[in-house]
Amino acid sequence: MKTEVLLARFKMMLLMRRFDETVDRLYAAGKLYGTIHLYIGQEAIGAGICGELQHGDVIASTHRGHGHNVAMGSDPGAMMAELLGRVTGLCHGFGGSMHIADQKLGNLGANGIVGGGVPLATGAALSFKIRELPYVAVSFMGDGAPNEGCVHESLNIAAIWKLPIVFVIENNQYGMSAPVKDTYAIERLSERAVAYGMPGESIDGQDIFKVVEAARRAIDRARSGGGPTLLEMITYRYKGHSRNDPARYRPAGELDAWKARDPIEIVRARLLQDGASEARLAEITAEAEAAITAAVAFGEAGPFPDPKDVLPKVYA
Ligand SMILES: Cc1ncc(C[n+]2csc(CCOP(=O)(O)OP(=O)(O)O)c2C)c(N)n1
Repeated sequence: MKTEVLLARFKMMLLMRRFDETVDRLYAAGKLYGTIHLYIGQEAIGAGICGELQHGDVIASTHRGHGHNVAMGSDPGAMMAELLGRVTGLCHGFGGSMHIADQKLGNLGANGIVGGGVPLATGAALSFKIRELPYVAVSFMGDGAPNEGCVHESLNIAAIWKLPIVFVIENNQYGMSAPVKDTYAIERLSERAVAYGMPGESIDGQDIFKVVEAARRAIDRARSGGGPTLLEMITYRYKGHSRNDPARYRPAGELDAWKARDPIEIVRARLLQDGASEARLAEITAEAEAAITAAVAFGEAGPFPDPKDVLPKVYA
């Protein structure tokens, strides 16, 4: 990756992290409604994969979707306004954290249903194939999703019809409080790819360089008519499942062991090694922080929607 591109990814990851750290504080201060699922710790995956997409490509996200939104280029102010439930939000305040979407930028949206985004992304890939468009869909899912029926059906049909899609499992080790080793009889989740007749790879999801290499292979394959790939990204969520979950189910020391391979620090170390100055990195960090401070100010300044406008926005 060229230094300029890596600097851009570094900034993207900082924006993702500062955004979610701020959301965490706003939630604790009672300023957010509903629930939140933070992406902190998983930034290399969203940044590494979405950064490889082209205009026209789409993603479908999970309930842990703020990071994917940032990585697709959404305006942090409009995102923050959405989470704060304001009309100035990306979905006019009606979506909130779990349904935030930005279709103009190819983000079909976050999803409250585990695995729910997978058929949506598969449908988008089918439409690209039928319309002979050169686009690719990326379907993000957590490690809980591959045990859902709709995910099995989507992978199967995508393989049979050679759809232009990349399935990405973000294996952050837990589905709520259930460890992956208690919910799978296989060692690596990418082994499932064999049953669908598509390539599968398990990747170090802390390391953006490994993520990008795998993403390029899978995206090129999808775009050139080779069909789908299943990528398991091995990672860790630093925070609990949602809201105020203190994650007491984690063994002592586990979080610290993962933090020792922090995805942002891996990028920072490479940039310094490549000759970027500490001053330049500090400048980028300050820019990301200022962008998130401005996002909160924009979000809090927006008016709440009128309750009479709720029903026309509801689909069933
Ligand atoms: C179909 C369905 N079943 C159960 C739930 C409740 N639920 C919400 S998140 C979650 C765990 C998801 O874990 P995982 O897919 O590993 O994603 P992570 O939260 O770890 O990113 C569950 C069981 C749901 N929202 N939808």
